[in-house]
Amino acid sequence: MSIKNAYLAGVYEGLAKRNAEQKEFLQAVDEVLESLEPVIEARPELEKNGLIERIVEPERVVMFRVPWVDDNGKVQVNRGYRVQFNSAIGPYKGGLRFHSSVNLSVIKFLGFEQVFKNSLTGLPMGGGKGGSDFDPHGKSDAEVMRFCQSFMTELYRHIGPDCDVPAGDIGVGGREIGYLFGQYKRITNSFVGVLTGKGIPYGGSLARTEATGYGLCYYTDEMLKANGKSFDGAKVVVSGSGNVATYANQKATQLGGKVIAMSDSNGYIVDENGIDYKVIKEIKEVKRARIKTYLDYVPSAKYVEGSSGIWTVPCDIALPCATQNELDLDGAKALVANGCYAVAEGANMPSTPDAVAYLQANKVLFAPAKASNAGGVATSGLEMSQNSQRLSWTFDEVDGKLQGIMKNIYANTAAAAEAYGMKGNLVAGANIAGFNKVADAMLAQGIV
Ligand code: NDP
Ligand code: 2IT
Repeated sequence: MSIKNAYLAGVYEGLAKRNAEQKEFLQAVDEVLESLEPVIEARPELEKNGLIERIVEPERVVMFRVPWVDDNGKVQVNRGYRVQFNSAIGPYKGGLRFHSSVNLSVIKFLGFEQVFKNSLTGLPMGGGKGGSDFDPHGKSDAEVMRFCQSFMTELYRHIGPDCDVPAGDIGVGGREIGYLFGQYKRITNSFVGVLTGKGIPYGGSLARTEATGYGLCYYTDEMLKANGKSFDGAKVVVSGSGNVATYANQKATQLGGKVIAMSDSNGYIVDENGIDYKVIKEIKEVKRARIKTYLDYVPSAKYVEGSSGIWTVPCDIALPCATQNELDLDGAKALVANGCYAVAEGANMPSTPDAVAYLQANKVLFAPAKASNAGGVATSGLEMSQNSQRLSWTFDEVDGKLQGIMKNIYANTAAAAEAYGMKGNLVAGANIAGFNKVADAMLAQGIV
């Protein structure tokens, strides 16, 4: 723990005692509370109203059995989760993750960060997150459908368009959202905007698929421009090859960068000529194959087994877009040694605390996930608006609003950092700006 303020340290210690095994959750809380020290000193009403004790405790946690039958007729059981963290500024909102590493700690860290991220978007959304330890890799479409139907058969009673609106995350893309939506509609006999990331024919928003990766690049572009730099001519390394990574590649390329490396959980590819995002889309979305398959399309590229080495590929800008704690101190040292000048987080909490500290100490521009990857959930908010109005906007309309939102988030996070004496520290700026709005709403609503 790095928190010095006595009130914050006391709350953290109590939380750590009650949740000793939840290391990802505690890591996320530690970072936010450390940033809030000047806020707590400036706003004594927060301690008086037990604001921090309340904000670190989810409003509700649901855990449930998800039984399903595999293609061999064997019964399988997974565990399902939905953590409804905070509804002070709007209905719970946040993705569902299907990955073998999912546990309560992972879902709570994601739900906690979602509260502040959603606040930064400026849209009326509270924070939540859910998922399962189900692993879609290697499962047939029929197995994925039966799993999703079973998952929703329990989840449906806890969610709703004005209560809690889930979306995708790792392992949950258009296919899974379709199966989940179909089952919700069948059980409740209502066609409502209860999920976002839906297909375009049944209420999805244009540009939602692209939004997280695009938004990441819009935020990064603002940060670069404010420091006299740009994507133009920059060598870019993007980890992961899923939804966020693919569209980060497309937008970084459109802005003049060259994406020379990408990865999956097995290894990474390097192509000095630039990786075409359409090839990645084909490999990952159509074939659901490994990144190594890229060599079948571009034989001159290089494949290296093991994903963590990707940070040793010399680059100007690094965009971690795979998963939590994927960029550690060794990775950060390699980036700095090779002259990297900007790191912007597409994934949630991809950088370890010592990596963040090292990058900041070495004057690398650093964009924290809560701000830089907020474009996905912001566009989910735009999908909710369209569903409520029973209208759909054009791609350019949605993309234009997304650009405006990301510009605002950059301006607000930079301004909050400066206002609290930490100019340039966007980690602190994002935590403070996201927190203040939620805290004001909680204070206004009494002790609930
Ligand atoms: P996808 O499932 O589409 O892609 C995930 C990618 O990350 C895959 O390439 C996957 O490789 C890789 N990956 C996952 N787990 C690991 C691991 N343990 N080690 C190494 N690589 C791993 O997910 P998304 O692109 O949607 O999500 C990526 C990140 O972005 C997550 O942190 C998510 O929380 C965050 N995010 C997503 C948003 C969205 O709108 N989708 C919005 C904001 C944040 P493999 O196929 O081998 O597993
Ligand atoms: O982490 C995230 O912000 C997401 N996975 C997107 C959540 C959403 O509701 O669109």
